[in-house]
Amino acid sequence: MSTFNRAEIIDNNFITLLKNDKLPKINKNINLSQSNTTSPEIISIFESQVLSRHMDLKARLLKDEGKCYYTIGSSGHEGNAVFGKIFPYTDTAFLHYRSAPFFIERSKQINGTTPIYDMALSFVASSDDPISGGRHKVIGSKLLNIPPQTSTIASHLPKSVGMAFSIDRAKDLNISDQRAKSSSIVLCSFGDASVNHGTALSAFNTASWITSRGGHVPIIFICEDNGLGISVKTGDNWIEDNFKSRPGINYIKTDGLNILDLISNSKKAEKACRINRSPIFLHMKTVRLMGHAGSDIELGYRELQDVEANEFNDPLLHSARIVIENKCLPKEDVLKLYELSRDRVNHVFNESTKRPKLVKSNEVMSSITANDYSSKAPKHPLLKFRKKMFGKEYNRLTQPQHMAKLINYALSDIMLQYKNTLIFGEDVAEKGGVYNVTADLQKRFGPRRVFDSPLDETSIIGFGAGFSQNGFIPIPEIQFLAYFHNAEDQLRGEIATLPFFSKGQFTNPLVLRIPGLGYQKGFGGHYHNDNSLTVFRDIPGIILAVPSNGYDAVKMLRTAVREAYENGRVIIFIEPIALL
Ligand SMILES: Cc1ncc(C[n+]2csc(CCOP(=O)(O)OP(=O)(O)O)c2C)c(N)n1
Repeated sequence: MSTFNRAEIIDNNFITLLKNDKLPKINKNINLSQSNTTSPEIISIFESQVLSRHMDLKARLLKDEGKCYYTIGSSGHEGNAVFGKIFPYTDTAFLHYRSAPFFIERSKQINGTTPIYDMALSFVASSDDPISGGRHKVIGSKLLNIPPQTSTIASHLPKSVGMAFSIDRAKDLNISDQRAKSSSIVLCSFGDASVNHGTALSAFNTASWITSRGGHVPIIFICEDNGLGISVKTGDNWIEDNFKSRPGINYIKTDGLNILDLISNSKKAEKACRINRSPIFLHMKTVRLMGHAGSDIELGYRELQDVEANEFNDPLLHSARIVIENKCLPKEDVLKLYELSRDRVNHVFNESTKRPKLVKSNEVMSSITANDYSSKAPKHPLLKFRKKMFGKEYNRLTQPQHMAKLINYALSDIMLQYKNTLIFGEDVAEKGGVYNVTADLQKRFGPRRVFDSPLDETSIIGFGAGFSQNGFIPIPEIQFLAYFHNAEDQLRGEIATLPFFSKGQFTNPLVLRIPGLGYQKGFGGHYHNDNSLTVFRDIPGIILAVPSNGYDAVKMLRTAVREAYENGRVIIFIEPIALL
Protein backbone atom coordinates (compact mmCIF):
# COMPACT_ATOMS: atom_id res chain seq x y z
CA MET A 1 0.00 0.00 0.00
CA SER A 2 1.48 3.35 -1.00
CA THR A 3 1.87 5.99 1.74
CA PHE A 4 0.30 8.45 -0.69
CA ASN A 5 -2.88 6.41 -1.15
CA ARG A 6 -4.58 7.42 2.07
CA ALA A 7 -7.98 6.26 0.78
CA GLU A 8 -6.75 2.68 0.62
CA ILE A 9 -5.14 2.98 4.07
CA ILE A 10 -8.29 4.40 5.66
CA ASP A 11 -10.44 1.69 4.08
CA ASN A 12 -8.06 -1.00 5.30
CA ASN A 13 -7.81 0.57 8.78
CA PHE A 14 -11.53 0.24 9.28
CA ILE A 15 -11.51 -3.47 8.55
CA THR A 16 -8.37 -4.43 10.46
CA LEU A 17 -8.87 -2.23 13.53
CA LEU A 18 -12.43 -3.49 13.81
CA LYS A 19 -11.46 -7.14 13.38
CA ASN A 20 -8.63 -6.81 15.91
CA ASP A 21 -10.68 -4.90 18.50
CA LYS A 22 -8.42 -1.87 18.22
CA LEU A 23 -11.11 0.77 17.86
CA PRO A 24 -10.27 4.18 19.36
CA LYS A 25 -11.70 5.27 22.69
CA ILE A 26 -14.44 7.88 22.85
CA ASN A 27 -13.64 11.13 24.65
CA LYS A 28 -16.90 11.33 26.58
CA ASN A 29 -18.74 8.15 27.43
CA ILE A 30 -22.48 8.52 27.28
CA ASN A 31 -25.01 5.82 26.51
CA LEU A 32 -28.12 5.66 24.37
CA SER A 33 -30.58 6.59 27.09
CA GLN A 34 -28.49 9.60 28.19
CA SER A 35 -28.71 10.96 24.68
CA ASN A 36 -32.37 9.95 24.48
CA THR A 37 -31.91 7.82 21.39
CA THR A 38 -32.60 4.29 20.23
CA SER A 39 -30.69 1.48 18.66
CA PRO A 40 -32.43 1.74 15.22
CA GLU A 41 -31.59 5.46 15.14
CA ILE A 42 -27.93 4.78 15.84
CA ILE A 43 -27.78 2.05 13.20
CA SER A 44 -29.41 4.34 10.66
CA ILE A 45 -26.92 7.14 11.34
CA PHE A 46 -24.00 4.72 11.20
CA GLU A 47 -25.23 3.30 7.91
CA SER A 48 -25.46 6.80 6.39
CA GLN A 49 -21.92 7.50 7.54
CA VAL A 50 -20.64 4.28 5.97
CA LEU A 51 -22.50 4.86 2.70
CA SER A 52 -21.04 8.33 2.44
CA ARG A 53 -17.53 6.98 3.06
CA HIS A 54 -17.91 4.44 0.26
CA MET A 55 -19.10 7.22 -2.03
CA ASP A 56 -15.82 9.05 -1.37
CA LEU A 57 -13.77 5.91 -1.95
CA LYS A 58 -15.59 5.03 -5.16
CA ALA A 59 -15.50 8.60 -6.51
CA ARG A 60 -11.71 8.54 -6.23
CA LEU A 61 -11.47 5.30 -8.19
CA LEU A 62 -13.78 6.65 -10.88
CA LYS A 63 -11.81 9.88 -11.04
CA ASP A 64 -8.68 7.88 -11.88
CA GLU A 65 -10.68 6.27 -14.70
CA GLY A 66 -11.79 9.73 -15.92
CA LYS A 67 -15.45 8.98 -15.19
CA CYS A 68 -15.95 11.21 -12.18
CA TYR A 69 -14.80 14.78 -11.76
CA TYR A 70 -14.03 17.07 -8.85
CA THR A 71 -14.03 14.87 -5.78
CA ILE A 72 -14.31 16.91 -2.63
CA GLY A 73 -15.42 14.41 -0.05
CA SER A 74 -17.15 14.18 3.30
CA SER A 75 -14.65 11.86 4.98
CA GLY A 76 -14.04 12.93 8.54
CA HIS A 77 -17.27 14.95 8.56
CA GLU A 78 -19.57 11.94 8.88
CA GLY A 79 -20.85 13.34 12.17
CA ASN A 80 -23.15 15.57 10.13
CA ALA A 81 -25.35 12.51 9.48
CA VAL A 82 -26.72 13.19 12.95
CA PHE A 83 -28.07 16.59 11.84
CA GLY A 84 -29.85 14.80 9.01
CA LYS A 85 -31.62 12.70 11.64
CA ILE A 86 -32.38 15.29 14.30
CA PHE A 87 -33.64 18.14 12.14
CA PRO A 88 -36.86 17.53 10.20
CA TYR A 89 -36.59 17.87 6.45
CA THR A 90 -38.87 20.92 6.61
CA ASP A 91 -35.99 22.93 8.12
CA THR A 92 -34.27 24.50 5.11
CA ALA A 93 -30.59 23.52 5.05
CA PHE A 94 -27.86 25.59 3.37
CA LEU A 95 -25.03 23.11 3.48
CA HIS A 96 -21.23 22.85 3.50
CA TYR A 97 -19.84 20.81 0.61
CA ARG A 98 -18.95 17.92 2.95
CA SER A 99 -22.59 17.08 3.65
CA ALA A 100 -23.22 13.77 1.87
CA PRO A 101 -23.86 11.96 5.19
CA PHE A 102 -26.44 14.62 6.13
CA PHE A 103 -28.08 14.26 2.74
CA ILE A 104 -28.33 10.46 2.98
CA GLU A 105 -29.75 10.55 6.50
CA ARG A 106 -32.24 13.34 5.76
CA SER A 107 -33.44 11.45 2.68
CA LYS A 108 -34.56 8.62 4.94
CA GLN A 109 -37.27 10.93 6.28
CA ILE A 110 -39.10 10.63 2.94
CA ASN A 111 -40.00 7.27 1.44
CA GLY A 112 -38.81 6.51 -2.05
CA THR A 113 -35.83 8.87 -2.17
CA THR A 114 -32.61 7.69 -3.82
CA PRO A 115 -29.85 9.85 -2.30
CA ILE A 116 -26.86 7.79 -3.44
CA TYR A 117 -27.98 7.60 -7.03
CA ASP A 118 -28.90 11.30 -7.05
CA MET A 119 -25.52 12.33 -5.69
CA ALA A 120 -23.69 9.87 -7.95
CA LEU A 121 -25.33 11.49 -10.97
CA SER A 122 -24.06 14.85 -9.75
CA PHE A 123 -20.55 13.47 -9.08
CA VAL A 124 -20.32 12.16 -12.67
CA ALA A 125 -21.96 15.33 -14.09
CA SER A 126 -24.84 13.50 -15.73
CA SER A 127 -27.72 15.49 -17.16
CA ASP A 128 -29.98 13.15 -15.17
CA ASP A 129 -28.68 14.69 -11.93
CA PRO A 130 -31.97 15.79 -10.34
CA ILE A 131 -30.65 18.96 -8.78
CA SER A 132 -28.30 20.69 -11.22
CA GLY A 133 -28.77 18.57 -14.33
CA GLY A 134 -25.02 17.92 -14.58
CA ARG A 135 -23.92 21.56 -14.33
CA HIS A 136 -21.91 21.32 -11.12
CA LYS A 137 -21.22 18.82 -8.38
CA VAL A 138 -23.63 20.12 -5.78
CA ILE A 139 -25.61 18.68 -2.92
CA GLY A 140 -29.22 19.73 -3.10
CA SER A 141 -32.82 18.66 -3.33
CA LYS A 142 -36.09 20.49 -3.72
CA LEU A 143 -37.99 17.80 -1.87
CA LEU A 144 -35.58 17.83 1.06
CA ASN A 145 -35.40 21.64 1.29
CA ILE A 146 -31.71 21.71 0.52
CA PRO A 147 -30.91 24.50 -1.95
CA PRO A 148 -27.69 23.72 -3.87
CA GLN A 149 -24.66 25.81 -2.92
CA THR A 150 -21.89 27.15 -5.11
CA SER A 151 -18.25 26.35 -4.40
CA THR A 152 -17.59 29.83 -2.99
CA ILE A 153 -17.11 29.34 0.72
CA ALA A 154 -19.17 31.44 3.18
CA SER A 155 -21.31 33.04 0.47
CA HIS A 156 -24.41 31.14 1.55
CA LEU A 157 -24.39 32.54 5.08
CA PRO A 158 -26.07 35.92 4.44
CA LYS A 159 -28.98 34.33 2.59
CA SER A 160 -29.37 31.77 5.36
CA VAL A 161 -29.81 34.61 7.83
CA GLY A 162 -32.27 36.32 5.48
CA MET A 163 -34.26 33.12 5.12
CA ALA A 164 -34.30 32.59 8.90
CA PHE A 165 -35.48 36.16 9.52
CA SER A 166 -38.15 35.80 6.83
CA ILE A 167 -39.91 32.86 8.51
CA ASP A 168 -41.50 34.70 11.42
CA ARG A 169 -41.88 37.84 9.31
CA ALA A 170 -43.97 35.86 6.83
CA LYS A 171 -46.10 34.64 9.72
CA ASP A 172 -46.55 38.19 11.08
CA LEU A 173 -47.51 39.52 7.66
CA ASN A 174 -49.63 36.50 6.81
CA ILE A 175 -47.84 35.99 3.50
CA SER A 176 -49.60 33.31 1.49
CA ASP A 177 -46.62 32.81 -0.86
CA GLN A 178 -44.43 31.63 2.03
CA ARG A 179 -42.46 28.48 1.18
CA ALA A 180 -40.91 27.51 4.52
CA LYS A 181 -43.03 25.93 7.22
CA SER A 182 -44.00 28.50 9.88
CA SER A 183 -42.43 26.65 12.80
CA SER A 184 -39.28 25.82 10.85
CA ILE A 185 -35.76 26.98 11.50
CA VAL A 186 -32.77 27.27 9.16
CA LEU A 187 -29.58 25.19 9.21
CA CYS A 188 -26.43 26.64 7.76
CA SER A 189 -23.19 24.67 7.80
CA PHE A 190 -19.64 25.63 6.80
CA GLY A 191 -16.00 24.87 7.55
CA ASP A 192 -13.83 26.42 10.23
CA ALA A 193 -11.59 28.42 7.87
CA SER A 194 -14.71 29.90 6.27
CA VAL A 195 -15.65 31.79 9.43
CA ASN A 196 -12.76 34.17 8.74
CA HIS A 197 -14.39 35.33 5.53
CA GLY A 198 -15.94 38.80 5.47
CA THR A 199 -19.12 37.33 4.03
CA ALA A 200 -19.48 34.95 6.97
CA LEU A 201 -18.73 37.70 9.48
CA SER A 202 -21.33 39.84 7.76
CA ALA A 203 -23.93 37.14 8.36
CA PHE A 204 -23.02 36.53 12.02
CA ASN A 205 -23.09 40.26 12.61
CA THR A 206 -26.49 40.69 10.98
CA ALA A 207 -27.94 37.81 12.99
CA SER A 208 -26.62 39.43 16.19
CA TRP A 209 -27.77 42.88 15.13
CA ILE A 210 -31.33 41.73 14.51
CA THR A 211 -31.45 39.67 17.70
CA SER A 212 -30.22 42.64 19.74
CA ARG A 213 -33.21 44.62 18.42
CA GLY A 214 -35.66 41.91 19.42
CA GLY A 215 -35.99 40.35 15.95
CA HIS A 216 -36.32 36.62 15.36
CA VAL A 217 -33.53 34.78 13.56
CA PRO A 218 -34.13 31.05 14.06
CA ILE A 219 -30.89 29.74 12.58
CA ILE A 220 -28.34 27.13 13.63
CA PHE A 221 -24.89 27.98 12.32
CA ILE A 222 -23.08 24.65 12.18
CA CYS A 223 -19.32 25.00 12.08
CA GLU A 224 -17.72 21.72 11.01
CA ASP A 225 -14.28 22.35 12.43
CA ASN A 226 -11.61 20.01 11.03
CA GLY A 227 -8.82 22.38 12.04
CA LEU A 228 -7.72 23.18 8.48
CA GLY A 229 -8.58 25.35 5.50
CA ILE A 230 -6.87 23.38 2.71
CA SER A 231 -3.33 23.57 4.19
CA VAL A 232 -3.69 26.43 6.69
CA LYS A 233 -4.21 25.53 10.35
CA THR A 234 -7.16 27.22 12.03
CA GLY A 235 -5.71 27.19 15.54
CA ASP A 236 -7.01 24.97 18.31
CA ASN A 237 -9.17 27.55 20.10
CA TRP A 238 -9.83 30.04 17.31
CA ILE A 239 -13.44 29.07 16.73
CA GLU A 240 -14.41 28.69 20.38
CA ASP A 241 -12.68 31.92 21.42
CA ASN A 242 -14.44 33.79 18.64
CA PHE A 243 -17.93 32.43 19.10
CA LYS A 244 -18.44 31.47 22.72
CA SER A 245 -19.62 34.94 23.64
CA ARG A 246 -21.04 36.70 20.59
CA PRO A 247 -23.97 38.92 21.48
CA GLY A 248 -27.26 37.22 20.71
CA ILE A 249 -25.72 33.98 19.43
CA ASN A 250 -25.72 30.98 21.75
CA TYR A 251 -22.64 28.77 21.56
CA ILE A 252 -22.82 24.96 21.87
CA LYS A 253 -19.83 22.68 21.37
CA THR A 254 -20.08 19.07 20.27
CA ASP A 255 -17.75 16.21 19.46
CA GLY A 256 -18.01 15.28 15.78
CA LEU A 257 -16.48 11.87 16.48
CA ASN A 258 -19.10 10.86 18.99
CA ILE A 259 -22.57 10.38 17.55
CA LEU A 260 -24.16 10.20 21.01
CA ASP A 261 -22.69 13.54 22.02
CA LEU A 262 -23.76 14.93 18.65
CA ILE A 263 -27.31 13.69 19.15
CA SER A 264 -27.72 15.20 22.59
CA ASN A 265 -26.18 18.56 21.64
CA SER A 266 -28.12 18.77 18.37
CA LYS A 267 -31.33 18.16 20.28
CA LYS A 268 -30.38 20.87 22.73
CA ALA A 269 -29.63 23.30 19.89
CA GLU A 270 -32.79 22.34 18.05
CA LYS A 271 -35.04 22.93 21.02
CA ALA A 272 -33.49 26.26 21.96
CA CYS A 273 -33.56 27.59 18.41
CA ARG A 274 -37.06 26.44 17.59
CA ILE A 275 -38.57 27.79 20.79
CA ASN A 276 -36.55 31.00 21.27
CA ARG A 277 -36.31 31.81 17.54
CA SER A 278 -32.75 33.01 18.10
CA PRO A 279 -29.39 31.99 16.59
CA ILE A 280 -27.21 29.14 17.82
CA PHE A 281 -23.60 28.48 16.88
CA LEU A 282 -23.13 24.71 16.97
CA HIS A 283 -19.43 23.94 16.94
CA MET A 284 -18.63 20.40 15.77
CA LYS A 285 -14.99 19.43 16.27
CA THR A 286 -13.88 16.80 13.82
CA VAL A 287 -11.06 15.62 11.55
CA ARG A 288 -10.49 15.79 7.81
CA LEU A 289 -9.53 12.58 6.03
CA MET A 290 -8.00 12.02 2.56
CA GLY A 291 -6.89 15.63 2.20
CA HIS A 292 -8.86 18.62 1.05
CA ALA A 293 -10.04 17.28 -2.31
CA GLY A 294 -9.16 14.66 -4.90
CA SER A 295 -6.03 16.36 -6.22
CA ASP A 296 -4.67 17.41 -2.84
CA ILE A 297 -1.59 15.57 -1.53
CA GLU A 298 -1.82 16.23 2.17
CA LEU A 299 1.64 14.88 2.89
CA GLY A 300 3.05 17.84 0.97
CA TYR A 301 2.20 20.11 3.92
CA ARG A 302 1.51 17.86 6.90
CA GLU A 303 3.63 15.45 8.92
CA LEU A 304 2.80 11.78 8.37
CA GLN A 305 2.23 11.28 12.10
CA ASP A 306 -0.42 14.04 12.18
CA VAL A 307 -2.19 12.49 9.22
CA GLU A 308 -2.07 9.06 10.87
CA ALA A 309 -3.34 10.44 14.18
CA ASN A 310 -6.36 11.88 12.38
CA GLU A 311 -6.93 8.60 10.58
CA PHE A 312 -6.96 6.77 13.89
CA ASN A 313 -9.68 9.21 14.95
CA ASP A 314 -11.80 8.32 11.94
CA PRO A 315 -15.45 9.02 12.92
CA LEU A 316 -16.44 5.65 11.43
CA LEU A 317 -14.15 3.85 13.88
CA HIS A 318 -15.66 5.79 16.76
CA SER A 319 -19.20 5.11 15.55
CA ALA A 320 -18.46 1.39 15.10
CA ARG A 321 -17.33 1.24 18.70
CA ILE A 322 -20.47 3.03 19.92
CA VAL A 323 -22.65 0.68 17.86
CA ILE A 324 -20.93 -2.41 19.29
CA GLU A 325 -20.60 -1.21 22.91
CA ASN A 326 -24.26 -0.26 23.06
CA LYS A 327 -25.23 -3.62 21.56
CA CYS A 328 -26.90 -2.07 18.55
CA LEU A 329 -25.06 -4.55 16.30
CA PRO A 330 -22.40 -7.25 16.89
CA LYS A 331 -18.97 -6.74 15.35
CA GLU A 332 -19.63 -9.23 12.54
CA ASP A 333 -22.74 -7.32 11.45
CA VAL A 334 -20.85 -4.03 11.49
CA LEU A 335 -18.34 -5.55 9.11
CA LYS A 336 -21.13 -6.95 6.96
CA LEU A 337 -22.86 -3.57 6.84
CA TYR A 338 -19.57 -2.00 5.77
CA GLU A 339 -19.03 -4.43 2.88
CA LEU A 340 -22.66 -4.50 1.73
CA SER A 341 -22.66 -0.71 1.65
CA ARG A 342 -19.54 -0.80 -0.50
CA ASP A 343 -21.26 -3.14 -2.99
CA ARG A 344 -24.36 -0.99 -3.03
CA VAL A 345 -22.47 2.26 -3.64
CA ASN A 346 -20.21 0.71 -6.27
CA HIS A 347 -23.18 -0.68 -8.15
CA VAL A 348 -25.07 2.62 -8.09
CA PHE A 349 -22.02 4.64 -9.12
CA ASN A 350 -21.19 2.28 -11.98
CA GLU A 351 -24.73 2.66 -13.27
CA SER A 352 -24.57 6.44 -12.97
CA THR A 353 -21.52 6.61 -15.24
CA LYS A 354 -23.66 5.23 -18.07
CA ARG A 355 -26.15 8.07 -17.89
CA PRO A 356 -26.10 10.96 -20.41
CA LYS A 357 -24.21 14.22 -20.07
CA LEU A 358 -24.96 17.76 -21.19
CA VAL A 359 -23.28 18.06 -24.55
CA LYS A 360 -24.14 21.36 -26.20
CA SER A 361 -23.61 24.80 -24.73
CA ASN A 362 -27.27 25.71 -25.23
CA GLU A 363 -28.22 22.71 -23.09
CA VAL A 364 -25.93 23.99 -20.34
CA MET A 365 -27.35 27.50 -20.60
CA SER A 366 -30.98 26.46 -20.79
CA SER A 367 -31.52 26.84 -17.04
CA ILE A 368 -30.06 30.32 -16.62
CA THR A 369 -33.49 31.88 -16.22
CA ALA A 370 -35.44 28.71 -15.46
CA ASN A 371 -38.35 28.91 -13.03
CA ASP A 372 -40.52 26.07 -11.79
CA TYR A 373 -42.98 28.24 -9.92
CA SER A 374 -45.94 29.70 -11.73
CA SER A 375 -47.65 32.73 -10.25
CA LYS A 376 -50.01 35.29 -11.73
CA ALA A 377 -49.50 38.87 -10.54
CA PRO A 378 -52.26 40.04 -8.18
CA LYS A 379 -54.81 42.59 -9.47
CA HIS A 380 -54.10 46.31 -9.24
CA PRO A 381 -55.29 47.78 -5.95
CA LEU A 382 -58.80 49.21 -5.87
CA LEU A 383 -59.17 52.98 -6.05
CA LYS A 384 -60.48 53.22 -2.50
CA PHE A 385 -57.34 51.55 -1.12
CA ARG A 386 -55.09 53.80 -3.17
CA LYS A 387 -56.95 56.87 -1.98
CA LYS A 388 -56.62 55.77 1.60
CA MET A 389 -52.93 55.02 1.28
CA PHE A 390 -51.95 58.25 -0.47
CA GLY A 391 -54.19 60.40 1.78
CA LYS A 392 -53.88 64.07 0.97
CA GLU A 393 -51.18 63.33 -1.58
CA TYR A 394 -53.71 61.55 -3.76
CA ASN A 395 -54.74 64.74 -5.52
CA ARG A 396 -51.12 65.46 -6.42
CA LEU A 397 -50.73 62.23 -8.37
CA THR A 398 -51.81 63.89 -11.60
CA GLN A 399 -49.34 66.76 -11.28
CA PRO A 400 -45.85 66.66 -12.83
CA GLN A 401 -43.23 65.34 -10.41
CA HIS A 402 -39.53 64.58 -10.47
CA MET A 403 -38.35 61.03 -10.76
CA ALA A 404 -37.82 60.40 -7.04
CA LYS A 405 -41.42 61.25 -6.28
CA LEU A 406 -42.73 59.19 -9.17
CA ILE A 407 -40.74 56.15 -8.08
CA ASN A 408 -42.00 56.71 -4.56
CA TYR A 409 -45.59 56.64 -5.83
CA ALA A 410 -44.86 53.56 -7.90
CA LEU A 411 -43.35 51.77 -4.91
CA SER A 412 -46.43 52.63 -2.86
CA ASP A 413 -48.73 51.19 -5.49
CA ILE A 414 -46.55 48.12 -5.86
CA MET A 415 -46.53 47.47 -2.13
CA LEU A 416 -50.28 47.78 -2.08
CA GLN A 417 -50.65 45.39 -4.98
CA TYR A 418 -48.04 42.79 -3.95
CA LYS A 419 -48.42 41.91 -0.28
CA ASN A 420 -45.16 39.95 -0.37
CA THR A 421 -42.94 42.94 -1.28
CA LEU A 422 -40.53 44.40 1.27
CA ILE A 423 -38.19 47.38 1.19
CA PHE A 424 -34.97 47.51 3.17
CA GLY A 425 -31.51 49.06 3.00
CA GLU A 426 -29.43 51.73 4.66
CA ASP A 427 -31.55 54.71 5.81
CA VAL A 428 -34.59 53.73 3.77
CA ALA A 429 -37.07 53.72 6.65
CA GLU A 430 -37.54 56.90 8.71
CA LYS A 431 -35.22 59.02 6.58
CA GLY A 432 -36.72 57.78 3.31
CA GLY A 433 -33.32 57.13 1.70
CA VAL A 434 -30.67 59.62 0.62
CA TYR A 435 -32.90 60.91 -2.21
CA ASN A 436 -36.28 60.58 -0.51
CA VAL A 437 -37.32 57.81 -2.88
CA THR A 438 -38.64 55.70 -0.01
CA ALA A 439 -40.06 58.63 1.97
CA ASP A 440 -43.20 57.83 3.99
CA LEU A 441 -43.23 54.18 2.92
CA GLN A 442 -42.59 53.00 6.45
CA LYS A 443 -45.48 55.17 7.66
CA ARG A 444 -47.74 53.73 4.98
CA PHE A 445 -46.77 50.07 5.27
CA GLY A 446 -45.28 49.71 8.73
CA PRO A 447 -41.85 48.69 10.05
CA ARG A 448 -42.34 45.04 9.15
CA ARG A 449 -42.35 45.82 5.42
CA VAL A 450 -40.05 48.84 5.28
CA PHE A 451 -37.00 48.74 7.52
CA ASP A 452 -33.41 49.87 7.86
CA SER A 453 -30.62 47.34 7.47
CA PRO A 454 -27.20 47.35 9.07
CA LEU A 455 -24.59 49.27 7.08
CA ASP A 456 -23.46 46.26 5.09
CA GLU A 457 -24.16 45.74 1.39
CA THR A 458 -23.28 42.02 1.51
CA SER A 459 -25.90 41.52 4.10
CA ILE A 460 -28.52 43.63 2.28
CA ILE A 461 -28.26 41.63 -0.94
CA GLY A 462 -27.80 38.28 0.82
CA PHE A 463 -30.74 39.07 3.04
CA GLY A 464 -32.84 39.70 -0.03
CA ALA A 465 -31.85 36.33 -1.47
CA GLY A 466 -32.98 34.60 1.71
CA PHE A 467 -36.30 36.40 1.82
CA SER A 468 -37.03 35.69 -1.82
CA GLN A 469 -36.31 31.97 -1.36
CA ASN A 470 -39.15 32.08 1.11
CA GLY A 471 -41.74 33.55 -1.26
CA PHE A 472 -41.16 37.27 -0.79
CA ILE A 473 -40.31 39.78 -3.52
CA PRO A 474 -37.75 41.95 -1.78
CA ILE A 475 -36.95 45.40 -3.18
CA PRO A 476 -33.69 46.17 -1.38
CA GLU A 477 -31.74 49.37 -1.94
CA ILE A 478 -27.98 49.84 -2.26
CA GLN A 479 -27.23 53.45 -1.47
CA PHE A 480 -24.88 54.21 -4.41
CA LEU A 481 -23.84 52.22 -7.44
CA ALA A 482 -20.18 52.23 -6.35
CA TYR A 483 -21.05 50.37 -3.15
CA PHE A 484 -22.67 47.55 -5.03
CA HIS A 485 -19.15 46.34 -5.81
CA ASN A 486 -18.56 45.61 -2.12
CA ALA A 487 -21.20 42.93 -2.37
CA GLU A 488 -21.06 41.90 -5.99
CA ASP A 489 -20.61 38.19 -5.31
CA GLN A 490 -23.97 37.99 -3.59
CA LEU A 491 -25.61 38.89 -6.89
CA ARG A 492 -23.18 37.32 -9.34
CA GLY A 493 -22.17 34.15 -7.52
CA GLU A 494 -25.33 33.49 -5.52
CA ILE A 495 -28.57 35.08 -6.69
CA ALA A 496 -27.99 34.90 -10.43
CA THR A 497 -26.80 31.30 -10.31
CA LEU A 498 -29.47 29.69 -8.14
CA PRO A 499 -31.97 28.90 -10.95
CA PHE A 500 -29.05 27.77 -13.14
CA PHE A 501 -27.71 25.27 -10.59
CA SER A 502 -31.14 24.00 -9.66
CA LYS A 503 -32.85 23.90 -13.08
CA GLY A 504 -35.30 26.52 -11.80
CA GLN A 505 -36.37 24.41 -8.82
CA PHE A 506 -35.14 27.18 -6.55
CA THR A 507 -35.45 30.83 -7.50
CA ASN A 508 -34.72 34.09 -5.72
CA PRO A 509 -36.65 36.81 -7.51
CA LEU A 510 -35.93 40.35 -6.42
CA VAL A 511 -35.69 43.92 -7.61
CA LEU A 512 -32.49 45.60 -6.48
CA ARG A 513 -32.74 49.41 -6.61
CA ILE A 514 -29.51 51.36 -6.92
CA PRO A 515 -29.14 55.10 -7.44
CA GLY A 516 -26.18 55.79 -9.69
CA LEU A 517 -24.64 57.47 -12.75
CA GLY A 518 -22.98 60.90 -12.87
CA TYR A 519 -24.69 63.85 -11.19
CA GLN A 520 -22.48 66.16 -9.19
CA LYS A 521 -19.27 68.02 -10.00
CA GLY A 522 -16.33 67.61 -7.66
CA PHE A 523 -17.93 65.14 -5.27
CA GLY A 524 -16.29 61.76 -4.90
CA GLY A 525 -15.85 61.18 -8.62
CA HIS A 526 -15.10 57.52 -8.21
CA TYR A 527 -17.70 56.78 -5.63
CA HIS A 528 -20.74 58.98 -6.05
CA ASN A 529 -20.75 59.64 -9.79
CA ASP A 530 -20.31 56.08 -10.91
CA ASN A 531 -21.32 55.04 -14.44
CA SER A 532 -20.02 51.53 -14.15
CA LEU A 533 -22.85 49.38 -15.42
CA THR A 534 -20.44 46.92 -17.02
CA VAL A 535 -20.37 44.87 -13.85
CA PHE A 536 -23.97 43.83 -14.52
CA ARG A 537 -23.31 42.99 -18.15
CA ASP A 538 -21.01 40.26 -16.90
CA ILE A 539 -23.78 38.41 -15.06
CA PRO A 540 -25.92 35.99 -17.06
CA GLY A 541 -29.63 35.87 -16.40
CA ILE A 542 -30.34 39.20 -14.77
CA ILE A 543 -32.39 42.08 -16.24
CA LEU A 544 -30.84 45.52 -16.12
CA ALA A 545 -33.26 48.47 -16.15
CA VAL A 546 -31.97 52.04 -16.49
CA PRO A 547 -34.80 54.54 -17.05
CA SER A 548 -34.08 57.96 -18.55
CA ASN A 549 -37.21 59.75 -17.34
CA GLY A 550 -39.73 59.48 -14.54
CA TYR A 551 -42.62 58.10 -16.58
CA ASP A 552 -40.50 55.29 -17.96
CA ALA A 553 -39.15 54.66 -14.49
CA VAL A 554 -42.64 53.98 -13.16
CA LYS A 555 -43.56 51.60 -15.95
CA MET A 556 -40.22 49.85 -15.83
CA LEU A 557 -40.42 49.41 -12.07
CA ARG A 558 -43.89 47.90 -12.35
CA THR A 559 -42.68 45.56 -15.08
CA ALA A 560 -39.65 44.64 -12.98
CA VAL A 561 -41.77 43.57 -10.02
CA ARG A 562 -44.15 41.66 -12.26
CA GLU A 563 -41.22 39.84 -13.89
CA ALA A 564 -39.90 38.94 -10.47
CA TYR A 565 -43.29 37.76 -9.26
CA GLU A 566 -44.45 35.85 -12.33
CA ASN A 567 -41.18 34.62 -13.80
CA GLY A 568 -38.80 34.50 -10.85
CA ARG A 569 -36.50 37.08 -12.45
CA VAL A 570 -33.79 39.18 -10.85
CA ILE A 571 -33.88 42.85 -11.87
CA ILE A 572 -31.33 45.56 -11.24
CA PHE A 573 -33.07 48.90 -11.33
CA ILE A 574 -30.69 51.85 -11.69
CA GLU A 575 -32.08 55.25 -10.74
CA PRO A 576 -30.14 58.10 -12.40
CA ILE A 577 -29.35 60.37 -9.45
CA ALA A 578 -29.28 63.48 -11.64
CA LEU A 579 -32.97 62.93 -12.35
CA LEU A 580 -33.98 62.10 -8.79
C1 LIG B 1 -14.33 32.78 -1.39
C2 LIG B 1 -13.47 31.57 -1.64
N1 LIG B 1 -12.13 31.67 -1.53
C3 LIG B 1 -11.35 30.57 -1.75
C4 LIG B 1 -11.91 29.37 -2.07
C5 LIG B 1 -11.02 28.13 -2.29
N2 LIG B 1 -11.27 27.19 -1.19
C6 LIG B 1 -12.11 26.16 -1.34
S1 LIG B 1 -12.31 25.32 0.05
C7 LIG B 1 -11.23 26.27 0.90
C8 LIG B 1 -10.93 25.98 2.35
C9 LIG B 1 -12.14 25.99 3.20
O1 LIG B 1 -11.82 25.51 4.46
P1 LIG B 1 -12.92 25.26 5.56
O2 LIG B 1 -13.90 26.36 5.55
O3 LIG B 1 -12.25 25.01 6.85
O4 LIG B 1 -13.69 23.96 5.06
P2 LIG B 1 -13.08 22.50 4.86
O5 LIG B 1 -12.72 22.38 3.42
O6 LIG B 1 -11.89 22.36 5.74
O7 LIG B 1 -14.17 21.58 5.23
C10 LIG B 1 -10.72 27.25 0.08
C11 LIG B 1 -9.69 28.26 0.48
C12 LIG B 1 -13.31 29.32 -2.20
N3 LIG B 1 -13.93 28.21 -2.54
N4 LIG B 1 -14.06 30.42 -1.97
